[in-house]
Amino acid sequence: MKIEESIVMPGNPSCQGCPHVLGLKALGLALDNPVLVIPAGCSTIIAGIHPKATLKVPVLHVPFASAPAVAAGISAAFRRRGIERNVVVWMGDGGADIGFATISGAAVRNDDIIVIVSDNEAYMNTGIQSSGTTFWKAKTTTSPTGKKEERKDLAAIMLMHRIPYAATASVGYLNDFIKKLEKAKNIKGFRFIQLHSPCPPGWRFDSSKTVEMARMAVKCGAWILWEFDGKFSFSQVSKPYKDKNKRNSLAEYLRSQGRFRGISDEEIKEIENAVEKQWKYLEVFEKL
Ligand SMILES: Cc1ncc(C[n+]2csc(CCOP(=O)(O)OP(=O)(O)O)c2C)c(N)n1
Ligand code: SF4
Ligand SMILES: [Mg+2]
Repeated sequence: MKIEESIVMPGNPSCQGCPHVLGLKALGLALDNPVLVIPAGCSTIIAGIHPKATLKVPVLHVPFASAPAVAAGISAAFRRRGIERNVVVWMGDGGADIGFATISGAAVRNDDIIVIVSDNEAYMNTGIQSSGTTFWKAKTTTSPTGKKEERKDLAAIMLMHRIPYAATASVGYLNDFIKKLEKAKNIKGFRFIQLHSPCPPGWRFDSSKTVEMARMAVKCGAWILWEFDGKFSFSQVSKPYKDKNKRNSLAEYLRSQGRFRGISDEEIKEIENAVEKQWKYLEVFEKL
């Protein structure tokens, strides 16, 4: 991609290898002139404020709990004026925890917006606190001995709102993400994508390996790519890994990240079982 084609300007304050920047660049390729609504998080800092804003599209910075409600209002105002424009909430997984009430409300009302959760599996901007989507047993500043709680499946929860479009995506497979956005933009109503976004400082891996880490997650079955557009299907890249014998080593994925330092073989086995269960219940959606 040429620099002038990207909605993200160079010189922005993200860390090296930041997954949000990859996701935002892909979003800019898929959607024409979107309006972004961004609640607090690393993306707020990356987007910046005038006169040092770094995104070449209009951005509204809003409090956590309001993002989908604000976006729905903007979308309604555009509709009233006959303007065709994608209104997109771009939020983190922490924002999706704290602001869940308005995400759920907008989904129930089928508000005409796209919500993208760029999920780096923790509240990174405030110092790596554990979120609902933090991976099982990951060490964060609020789970220093490894996360003990369950991991919530946000995209499946959104799917169960019976919205017209829901999907998962990964910064390791940006073509797949772009295709999903291109499909989503032509659907009316509430559309949801959870984008898996490995974060080098938060997960403790080298900043040159963001894409590699995202692909490892998919290839070991830990992150499952799927889409619902009226019918549930596993995405092409993830399909082979339905068969657990075809999956790459989960241990290798975990052990290449500092947040799983010291993890035992038994703990890896437990995670393997949790991952397998995740596949099994998604297969139920596939059969519906
Ligand atoms: C209501 C409210 N609570 C807490 C905060 C502090 N805060 C700012 S960013 C952030 C974490 C955001 O995490 P996430 O949404 O996952 O985005 P990331 O930084 O990981 O990209 C928190 C808790 C806030 N701004 N507003
Ligand atoms: S902490 Fe992670 S998500 Fe936040 S700016 Fe750095 S790389 Fe990006
Ligand atoms: Mg986060």
